[in-house]
Amino acid sequence: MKTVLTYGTFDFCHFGHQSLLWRAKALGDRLLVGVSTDTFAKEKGKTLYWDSLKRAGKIKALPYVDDIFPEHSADQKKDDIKRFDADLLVMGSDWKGEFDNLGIEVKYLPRTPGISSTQLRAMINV
Ligand code: C2G
Repeated sequence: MKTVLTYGTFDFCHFGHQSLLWRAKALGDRLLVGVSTDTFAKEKGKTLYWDSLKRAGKIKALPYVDDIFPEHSADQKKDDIKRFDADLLVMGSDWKGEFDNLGIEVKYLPRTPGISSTQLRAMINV
């Protein structure tokens, strides 16, 4: 069974996120998603609209996501790869090159243009 890993904040769980996730799932048999905790998201400089409970719940509810786990730090990927016996790491192309030395195959999929959590927050003035 081919296990695919990916990570994100997934605020609003918009169609750019969903497109990345279902393309990631299509590359394997099991998709496990690390959802950034509120603390880690803030460390990444994110202004959150949804808290981690809501973000994790939305991701978990997607039919092509097999399970989720908390992402507490950018440095946990190597441990996660071992823990889940992962075969492939998938990230959007905005992360190209960032994860090439983790000892796992990495695919950077084209980022969906025209949508971002930042834009959505601006549209609803939050
Ligand atoms: N994404 C995308 N298209 C968009 C927006 C996001 O393909 N229009 C992808 C990103 O490239 C990323 C995933 O969706 O692979 C999640 O995006 P974010 O929630 O912005 O994730 P980020 O805050 O970049 O966190 O350790 C890795 C980080 O936790 C990734």
